[in-house]
Amino acid sequence: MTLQSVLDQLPGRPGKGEVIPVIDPVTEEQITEFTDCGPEAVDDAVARARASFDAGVWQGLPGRERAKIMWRIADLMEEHAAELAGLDSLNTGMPLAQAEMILPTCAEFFRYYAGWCTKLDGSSYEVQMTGGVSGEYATMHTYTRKEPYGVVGLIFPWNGPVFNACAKIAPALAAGCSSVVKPAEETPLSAVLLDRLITEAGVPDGVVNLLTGYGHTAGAALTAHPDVDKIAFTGSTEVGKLIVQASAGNLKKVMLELGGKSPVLIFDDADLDMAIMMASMGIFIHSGQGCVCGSRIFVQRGVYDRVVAGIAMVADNLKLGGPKEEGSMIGPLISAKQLARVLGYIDEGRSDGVEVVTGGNRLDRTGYFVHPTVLTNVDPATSRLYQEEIFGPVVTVLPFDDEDEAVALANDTSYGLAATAWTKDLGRAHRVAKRLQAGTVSLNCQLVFDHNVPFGGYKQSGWGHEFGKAGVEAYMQTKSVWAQI
Ligand code: TXE
Repeated sequence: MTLQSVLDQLPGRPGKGEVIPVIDPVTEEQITEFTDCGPEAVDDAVARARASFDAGVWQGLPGRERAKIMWRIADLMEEHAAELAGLDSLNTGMPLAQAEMILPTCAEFFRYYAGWCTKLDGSSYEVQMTGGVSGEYATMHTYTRKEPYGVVGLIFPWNGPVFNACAKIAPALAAGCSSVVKPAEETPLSAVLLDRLITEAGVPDGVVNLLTGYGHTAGAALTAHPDVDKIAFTGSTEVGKLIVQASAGNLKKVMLELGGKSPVLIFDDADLDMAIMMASMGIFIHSGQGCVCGSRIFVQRGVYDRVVAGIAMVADNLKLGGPKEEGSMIGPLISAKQLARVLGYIDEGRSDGVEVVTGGNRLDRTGYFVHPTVLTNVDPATSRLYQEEIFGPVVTVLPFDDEDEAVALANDTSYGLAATAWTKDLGRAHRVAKRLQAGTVSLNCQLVFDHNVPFGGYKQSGWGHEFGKAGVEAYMQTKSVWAQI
């Protein structure tokens, strides 16, 4: 399959919507363009999804048949791994080796959730209800059924295009939902190929419908659509709030996986070499464009200088470059917009008196590259760059004296996606895990993931859970059935 043949498949309605360029963030040149899907295309996609759901062409299949087709999707993804990874790497600028490394994990979403197709059970209850005046009991047989919501809108961002698509499409398929899938306007390429593979695997027409376009057009129309039953969204907290408002029209259900400002606590008894390396990779990998990136590091005072110097050293030794450049470990930011946003935060910090230990600048070359940046002397009470998600390779490092202060600093944020603690004291590790206000806490490790482990945000980092059993149940509603026997 050639790149051109994928590009030729980009949907949209020529002549009816705005033309959206797809930009290579390494060369800053246009790769291709596509047409924005406006409300009419959204109506069409939702109607196709509804018709397929009502006809039962997918939800009506036995679970084992759905599972077989989902396994085939995973197999096809592996057959086309080079193209899928190549498209993501081209579109995001991430090193090809990283895109290739993550591809098996993406395909595995379909195998993991295929397993759930045959295990979506309800429960049964024996209820004895008090009867009439004579006080006799009526015995009831009561059970719950798990049923797919119906038509779901899946909206996700550009930071891991294939990963984000699989993380939502696979559980929606396992649950029996029909979906309308809207990737980010910056990164529609791999979704087009994935959509083709899903059809090739045998998913019937209308069950998965790809919609490309901007958030404020295609995304907003999908979110407000009266015939969509649920939206599953990954993206900014700001847009998450817009989605909640837009969903109010038909009170559609909403699952949100939003931003983070995740704390990393490094205690003085930690394996410092490991903590320094992992905390550095935990923010600089993928140029900080990950929702769980540990963008606020707190270090116990006795080892503070050593850790700051260590993180700065790692930052200075990471080779930035495009996918085709030898040895590149970190790619660029996704867009000129994100570049301006990240540099804007750093500049504002400079004028507030923040100390730039290293980085703080755009690389002197083509492409949206920002030098991994370490900042200290930040005022938590007033600094926007400390409080808000930057989504770039920028970390603040602050000292703390004891466990109570560390936890208080960590929790002093409106976000609650992830948190990490590095310490050899197991008692302290689990005490801190309990006190940290985050949906995921990692102890003496970072950048951890498994399909079976639920993932979701506390506070303004989200609603609901993805992955694991909770992830498929997110696409199902529970019906209670009462029968008098
Ligand atoms: O995100 P948006 P953007 C954060 C991060 C980043 C900032 C901006 O801080 O710097 O968001 O990134 C669609 N109705 N995260 O602008 O706008 C949009 O088309 C419906 C954190 O890319 O949230 C895209 O498909 N949909 C995050 C998706 O939402 C709308 C990952 C995400 O775009 C819409 C990405 C609307 N009104 C950014 N407006 C994470 N938590 O991983 C936009 N969209």
